[in-house]
Amino acid sequence: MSQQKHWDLESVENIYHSPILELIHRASVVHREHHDPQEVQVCTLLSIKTGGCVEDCAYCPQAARYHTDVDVHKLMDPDVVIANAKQAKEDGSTRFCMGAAWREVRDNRDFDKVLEMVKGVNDLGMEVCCTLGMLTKEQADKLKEAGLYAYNHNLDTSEEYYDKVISTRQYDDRLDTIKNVQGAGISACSGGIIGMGESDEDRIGMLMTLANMDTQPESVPVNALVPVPGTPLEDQKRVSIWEMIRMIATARIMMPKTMIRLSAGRLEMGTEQQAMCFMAGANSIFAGDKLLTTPNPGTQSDQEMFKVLGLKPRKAFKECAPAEQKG
Ligand code: SAM
Ligand code: DTB
Ligand code: SF4
Repeated sequence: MSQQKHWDLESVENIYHSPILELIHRASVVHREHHDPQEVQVCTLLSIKTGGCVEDCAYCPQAARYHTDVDVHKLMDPDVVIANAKQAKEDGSTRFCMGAAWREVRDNRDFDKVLEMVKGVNDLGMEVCCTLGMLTKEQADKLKEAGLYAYNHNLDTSEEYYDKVISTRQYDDRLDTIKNVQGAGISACSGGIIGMGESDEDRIGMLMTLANMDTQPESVPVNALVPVPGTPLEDQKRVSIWEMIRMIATARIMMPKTMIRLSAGRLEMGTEQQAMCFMAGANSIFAGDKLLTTPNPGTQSDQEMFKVLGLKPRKAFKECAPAEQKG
């Protein structure tokens, strides 16, 4: 990616603040140059270890220190996880993402189980993704060897706003893990959340950090905060659809080849609102009636949406002949 553009603040501000219909149009043009606009990647998420996390992420229902309704659960059995992945594949998903409420990966029997899950899901012919917290280089290498395709590790917000949301780790810790992931040859998935009280400058700052990485993330999830009772952000007002669209469109223009994932927050959006997000360059969603712990539109409602909008689920990268991949 040596010819990748370096983004400066003024150009990004101009894009982000441009009139919304202009912004959507520009993003849509970029989107069509690099992707098939009818294709949407469908990923299924599974929480393989739920709750009881030592971190203090203010948005997260899984942090042990907040009193939320989450059912705490130890690491699932690999056979059960692999059976879940099989079902997801039958429902049309090509990517399976396993999430654990860990601060970081430890070199213990749980990690061995995760490696077994990665191998099992990879053997199903799905793209396997994990989100397990911080990783060392050696752990990233082991995951790669087991067949991991992608690793999700979100920046969540700008460097400046980070300590308003999380105090138990630093922004640089997140950047280091992303480097370890990319260094092991695993594709990086990294994005953030809007609606946590951050400013437009913070949203722009996060997008600049992502887009100016030596290698841009292969996928960028854009989450709308799901305010969960018991968390410090429980009373945050939900973001408007226009803010979601602005974020997606700016990300699309800055990272033309990246998969932009319309992530948490879809339950509150109808088909029309989601259609605007796809116009603005989103080309991936999380499917299934649950994200990690919060509800999400179910498979049937997404299948109906795909039908109405004429969209089709994207094949797994590994099923595609090289000529099928654009750009
Ligand atoms: N523990 C690992 C970590 O923090 O990297 C992996 C799981 S963590 C739950 C994955 C991501 O989910 C977070 O980085 C955050 O972006 C997103 N997330 C968590 N709670 C959320 C909420 N209430 N609303 C929107 N996104 C949320
Ligand atoms: C991401 O950016 N969003 C997903 C996935 N990566 C792991 C998680 C959203 C979680 C929303 C809150 C919950 O369901 O617990
Ligand atoms: Fe733990 Fe991840 Fe939730 Fe933070 S976002 S509290 S690290 S599970």
